[in-house]
Amino acid sequence: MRHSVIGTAGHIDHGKSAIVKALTGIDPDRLEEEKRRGMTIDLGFAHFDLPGGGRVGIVDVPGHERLIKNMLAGATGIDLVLLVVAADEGVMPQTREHLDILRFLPVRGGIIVLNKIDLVQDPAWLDLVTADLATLTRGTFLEQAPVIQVSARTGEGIPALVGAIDRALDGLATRTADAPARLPVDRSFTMAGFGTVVTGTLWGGRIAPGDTLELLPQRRTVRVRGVQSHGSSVPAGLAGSRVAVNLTGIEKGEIERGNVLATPGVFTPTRRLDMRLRLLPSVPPLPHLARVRLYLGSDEIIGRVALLDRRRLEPDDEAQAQIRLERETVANAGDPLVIRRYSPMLTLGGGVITDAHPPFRRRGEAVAPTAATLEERLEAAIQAAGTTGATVEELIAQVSAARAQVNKALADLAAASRAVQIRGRVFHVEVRDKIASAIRREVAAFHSEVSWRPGIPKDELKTKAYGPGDNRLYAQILEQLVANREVEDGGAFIRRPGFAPIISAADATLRARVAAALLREKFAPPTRADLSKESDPKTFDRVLRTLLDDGTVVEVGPGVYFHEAALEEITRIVADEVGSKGSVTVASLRDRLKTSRKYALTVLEYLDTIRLTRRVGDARVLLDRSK
Ligand SMILES: Nc1nc2c(ncn2[C@@H]2O[C@H](COP(=O)(O)OP(=O)(O)OP(=O)(O)O)[C@@H](O)[C@H]2O)c(=O)[nH]1
Ligand SMILES: [Mg+2]
Repeated sequence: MRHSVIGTAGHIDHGKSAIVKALTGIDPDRLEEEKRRGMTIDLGFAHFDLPGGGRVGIVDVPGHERLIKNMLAGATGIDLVLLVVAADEGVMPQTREHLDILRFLPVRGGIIVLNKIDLVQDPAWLDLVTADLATLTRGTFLEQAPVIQVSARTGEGIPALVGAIDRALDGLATRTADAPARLPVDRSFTMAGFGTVVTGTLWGGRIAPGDTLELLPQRRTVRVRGVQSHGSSVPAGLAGSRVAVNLTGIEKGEIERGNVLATPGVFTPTRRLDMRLRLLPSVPPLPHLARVRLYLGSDEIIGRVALLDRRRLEPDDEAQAQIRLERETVANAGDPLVIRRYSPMLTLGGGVITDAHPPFRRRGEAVAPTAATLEERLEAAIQAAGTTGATVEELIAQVSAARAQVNKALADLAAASRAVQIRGRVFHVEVRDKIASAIRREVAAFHSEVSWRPGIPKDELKTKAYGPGDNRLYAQILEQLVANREVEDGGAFIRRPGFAPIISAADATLRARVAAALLREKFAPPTRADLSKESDPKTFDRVLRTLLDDGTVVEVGPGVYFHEAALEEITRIVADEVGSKGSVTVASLRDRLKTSRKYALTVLEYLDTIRLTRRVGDARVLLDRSK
C-alpha cells in the first residue's frame, strides 16, 4: 500500500480547510478558537482513501501571514502540495510566499486548485487569474502543474481534484523505509489512558511498537508503546506517511514542535551548519552576520548567517554560508532549509545543508570540498550519462542522497533548463542541444550536397547526427524540431521546410523514359540492365533514385522494379482473387497478370513485407489491418 502525505498552501481564507473537508469529510480546524474565528491557526490533519487504493494524509496549514512558522512545520516532508487560490481574489501575498517557501523544500509535485469557482461568472476574470498563476509558477516546480477548478462549497470539481491527486501521486516513487528513523515532531499531546503522543510526517525509516528511540536535541531515550497512522494502530509507521507515536519515559511538557524522534546514535545535535544559501529575487540584500530564523524540519531556530566569501548576499544570488545557532538542532547534509528575517518577518530564501558539523569558519576561509551541492553533483552525473541518460534510481545511487532530495534537485535542474526527463530517463540539456545542432547541420549539409533528393533519409540522419543505440532522446529531439518547424518530416525523409528537389532537364528526360518503360510492360518490367543500357551509369543511378524517392517506382525485390501504378493494379487484383477464391497463390497471380512465376512470387513476397498479405501454406490471404 502506498503512503503519501499532501499539504495545503495558499493565502488566508482561500478555502484550504474547506477543500480538505470536501475531500475527506474531516474538518481540519479542530481548535475551538479556529472554529470561532473561522481561520486555521495551527496545523490540521485529515486523511482519505484514493479510489485507486492508497491512503493519503493531508496536512492543512494556516494562510495567515503571521502563522508562516506553523505552515513551515506542516510543509516539511509532504510529497505533494495543493496550492489553493480563490478564483474571486486570485494570487495574493501568501500565495506567493507559500510558493517561495515550497520551492526550497523537497516537495515532489503539486496541483493548483482554483477554488470558489461558484463566485466567479466572468470568464475574462478567470482567464486573468489563470494567466497570473502561470506567471507566478513559471520556472518553479509548479510550472507544469494541473490547474483544477473547484468549489469547496458546491462540490463542483472535487472528483476531478481527487483524480488529479491520484495521478500526481502515481507518478511518485514510494520512499524507502530502510533508513534510520527520523520524525520531525509537529505536535505532542497527552491522551487519557495512553500518555504522551507525538505526531509528524516520517521522513525516513520505520517506527514500530517496542522500538527504543532518541528524542533530540534533548538526547532523551524513549520507548515506543504504540504507533498509529490516520487514527488506527499499525504494526509500523513507514517513511512518507503521517504517524502518531505513543511514547513512554517522557512527559508531554518535555517535548516541543521541532524536536526529532530518531534511531539512537545516528544524529548528533549541532549549533553550527554549513549551507548553500539562495535569496529570493524580491528581498533586500542579506548582510554578513544577519540574525535570521532558520527552518529545518519542523524546527525554528534563531541564528546568525556568516557569509564566507562576500560582505552581503544579493537578492536572487547564492552563496556558501555558515549559520551559528542560538540553540541546538538536528540536521544532516542534504537537508533542505528556509530562512526568514528575524523581524519584521519575511521569507528571505533557502537552500541546503552542506555540512551539519563543520568547524568554525572565518570570513574568507575556503569552504570544505564537500560543499558541492547536491544539484551540482547531480548535474555532473547527468552530464556523464551522455546520450544514454540515467534513471532517477541510477542517479540516487550515484549521488547517494535521499530520493526526495534528488527529485527536488532534478526539478530545480529542469526548471533552470539544465536537465530534461524523457520517458523515464534524465538527460543533460547540453547533450540535447548538441544533437539538435547536429540534426540541423546534417539536414543543411545534405541539401547542399545532394540537392536532387527530397531530403536526407531518416536512417542516414540518425546515424550521422546521433549514432547507433537507444533513440528515445533522438526521437524526442527530432519531434521537437519538426514541431518548431525547423525541419520537416517528409515520411522517409527529413528536409528543410518547403524544400523541393532540383532535377536537371536531362535527368527529367531520362526519368520520364524509365518510368514509361516500366509502365509499358507493367507486370513483367524490364530489368535494371535493360533500363540503363543507353545511359551513363551514374546518371542512371541518380535518376532511378529520384523515382524511388518520390514513390513513382518501387523496388519490390533486389533489382526488381515496378511502376507504382502497376503495383496498385496488382494490389486490386490480389484483393479481387482473395475476395472470390479466399486466397491467392503464386500460380493464380501469374495467370491473372500473364507474367512469369518469378515476378508473381517476388510481388507476393513484397506484399507480405508491407503487411498487405500474409502467407498461409502455399497461398496468401489479406492481412486484417484492424488487428
Ligand atoms: N463561496 C465559496 N466559499 C468558500 C469556498 N471555499 C471556502 N469558502 C469560504 O471561505 C471562507 C474561508 O475558508 P477556509 O477553508 O477557512 O479558508 P482557509 O484557506 O483554510 O483559511 P486559513 O486557514 O485561515 O488560511 C469560509 O467562510 C468558507 O466557507 C467556495 O468554494 N465557495
Ligand atoms: Mg484553513
